[in-house]
Amino acid sequence: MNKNPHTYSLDQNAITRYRMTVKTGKLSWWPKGEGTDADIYVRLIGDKGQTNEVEITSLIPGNALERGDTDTFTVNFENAIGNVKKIQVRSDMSGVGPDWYLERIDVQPLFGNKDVGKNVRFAFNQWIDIKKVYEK
Ligand SMILES: [Ca+2]
Ligand SMILES: [Ca+2]
Repeated sequence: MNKNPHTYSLDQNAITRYRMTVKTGKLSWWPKGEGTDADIYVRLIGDKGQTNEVEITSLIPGNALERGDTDTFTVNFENAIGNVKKIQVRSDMSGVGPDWYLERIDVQPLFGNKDVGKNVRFAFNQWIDIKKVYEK
C-alpha cells in the first residue's frame, strides 16, 4: 500500500499565516539612527482582500528593528487574502529617535510551519519617519 492518508489538497487562498523577515538598513559605517523603538504595524493586501493590521514589534523578542539587523517572526492574520500583492507599513513614531530606515520585508506564506508558495519581497530602501501608511 502506497496510499498516504494525510494527503490533502492545499488551497492557497486559505493561507493566513506568514513568516516575515524584516531588514533594517545600515547606511554607512557611521550610525545614522537607522533603528527604531517605535511600534510598527503591518497589513498585507492580496488579490482576494486585505488582512487586519498587526503590530509586528510585539512579535519580535528583545530590541526589535535595530541598525543592520534582520528580524524574523511569524504572523497569524484573521483572514485569508489569496496571493500577496502589496504591503502596508506604518509607525506610531513613539520613543526616542523613532525614524526607521526600512530596507526590505520578505513575506513567506506558511501552512503550519511549512513554506507554501513563493516568498514575496518588498524593497523599501527608505525612511519611515512620519505618521502615514507606506505602501509597496
Ligand atoms: Ca531611529
Ligand atoms: Ca528597537
